[in-house]
Amino acid sequence: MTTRPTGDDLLSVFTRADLGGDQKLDLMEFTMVLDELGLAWSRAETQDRFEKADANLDGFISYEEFRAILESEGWAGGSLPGTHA
Ligand SMILES: [Ca+2]
Repeated sequence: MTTRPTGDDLLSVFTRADLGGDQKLDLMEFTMVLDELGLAWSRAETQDRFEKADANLDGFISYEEFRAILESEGWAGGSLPGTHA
C-alpha cells in the first residue's frame, strides 16, 4: 500500500533522525533521513543537498529547512519515488 508523506510523516521522519533531540539535523542525520525516505544519493549529492538546504548556513538542517528542500525537490506532498516498496 502506498502512503504519501504528509507533514506529520515528514515530522516523524525528522524527529526519528534527530538523534540529538535538538530539532536540527547534522549531515549524518540528514543522510539517515534520505535513507529512510528511500532516496539513494551519493555522498557528494547528499552533501550538495545538505548545503543547499541549510538556508541560514548554521551547519544544521532545521525542520523548516528540511521541508523546504523536500518541497523544492518535489518529494513533499505526495511525489516520493514510487519504487521504494
Ligand atoms: Ca540551518
